Amino acid sequence: MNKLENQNFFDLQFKPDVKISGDVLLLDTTLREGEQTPNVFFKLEDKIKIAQLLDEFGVHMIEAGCPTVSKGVKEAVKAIAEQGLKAEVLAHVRAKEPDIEEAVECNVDRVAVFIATSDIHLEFKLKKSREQILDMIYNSVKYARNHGLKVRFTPEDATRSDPQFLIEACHTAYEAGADRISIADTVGMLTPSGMKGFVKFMQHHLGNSVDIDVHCHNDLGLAAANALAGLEAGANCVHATVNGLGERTGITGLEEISVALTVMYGLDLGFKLDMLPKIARYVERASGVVIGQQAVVIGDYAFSHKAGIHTAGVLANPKTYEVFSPDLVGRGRQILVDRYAGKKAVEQKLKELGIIVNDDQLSQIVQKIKEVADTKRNFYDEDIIEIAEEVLQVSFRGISPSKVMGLISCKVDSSYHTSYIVRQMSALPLDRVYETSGEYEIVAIAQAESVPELNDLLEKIREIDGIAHTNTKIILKQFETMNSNYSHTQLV
Ligand code: HCA
Ligand code: CU
Repeated sequence: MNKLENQNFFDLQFKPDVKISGDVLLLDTTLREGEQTPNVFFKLEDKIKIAQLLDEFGVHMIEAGCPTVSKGVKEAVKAIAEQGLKAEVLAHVRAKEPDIEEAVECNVDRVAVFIATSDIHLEFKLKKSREQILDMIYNSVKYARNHGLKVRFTPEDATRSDPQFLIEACHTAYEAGADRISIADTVGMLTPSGMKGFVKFMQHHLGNSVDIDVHCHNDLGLAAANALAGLEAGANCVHATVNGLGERTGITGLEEISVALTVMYGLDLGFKLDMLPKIARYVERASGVVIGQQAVVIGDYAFSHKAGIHTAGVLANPKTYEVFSPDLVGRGRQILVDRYAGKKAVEQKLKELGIIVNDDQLSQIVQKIKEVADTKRNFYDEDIIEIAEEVLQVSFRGISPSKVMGLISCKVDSSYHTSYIVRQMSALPLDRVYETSGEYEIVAIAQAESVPELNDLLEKIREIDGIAHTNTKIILKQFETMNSNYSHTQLV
């Protein structure tokens, strides 16, 4: 049974009645949109590595950058285009011929030509008429097609554009040779139902021959929901960035969208989901944007369970409090212990720490944990060990002997009686001497002030007639057990 079949989470709940086509494509724009995150600068080596990781993960398209931004960005776009990746590599360009010229020089597969179509952008930013915009779209798309490039057209700020003009702009791009249109929710203003209506409207006016991308900004935390709604309505490509990077609050995260498509919609898009933590951590380091502890899929807390009721449920069946299993994304779950913990969680924790208790001891430990954890925020494994030691009256942490202790195993020559040798050893300053079964017939415990002194003692043992061979282990740490009823050495 493969991992996906094993999930079956909706057995317990409901199945979404809306399907998303299994042909859906995932475009990653960490290197373009993601580098537009405040304070983010990816080095060339990092960009290449990120592109390689994304390719291995299985994204279908990689938007590698906007070559006109700088020489360094152009160099990176070219280097990525020349990696021989499975994914289609794109350059993001303004609707200007010189921009496309630069993309051509980078050997990319496709250009994403963008220009704003909303009146507010036309008036205040571009200072151009609608006619001028349509000309720019037609000329730039045509130019790219004439240079052998595939073209996606992005009406920037599409969701705030006059619908009539938006359709006109998209038609113009289509006529000039664009085969994809990206619905850019540039300021993150849509809701999921708004996005659905938007996609349907576009399809109604543009027909089925144009493929639709959804590019959703997260200004109101709706980027992933809007993206899914767009796909449900028939868009067939979704834009994402690792860790949801991007301008302001970023866009749809690669981790959330890839897992949602798999788990919620039951699609097997061939993504290596267990690479997500590695990719996320790599981008975290390279970008300097720290992953939040509660970030979905990749945050530290994503699979941690705390309250007693939750942990008892999870220990009985993880599906009680997990929408998908952490091993789907190469992670493990954590059962936390603090004042919220119940017996099941504490028992599990103790087991993990190698401490086995009976029911009565467990109850006492749980009670003590609640008392101690009521007084402080951070409650560590060390605290649990300390409480268990107190309840069980043992030491789990071990103490380094104040003297040098040795465990000396002796092999006896077959022509000698073992007890004859033991009697001679008893005359030496050893702590204990045992006759044993197995490879060595005698084991002695010795202690000395120093290693040379222990060595002298060993020499004396070896001088005894009939000792064929010795094997000595230095004791590093000594532990008490529940049955320790004597102490053969003084521990300080
Ligand atoms: C931007 C442009 C863009 C383009 C999206 C796309 C947007 O604001 O820098 O090409 O699909 O959000 O409008 O990222
Ligand atoms: Cu954007």
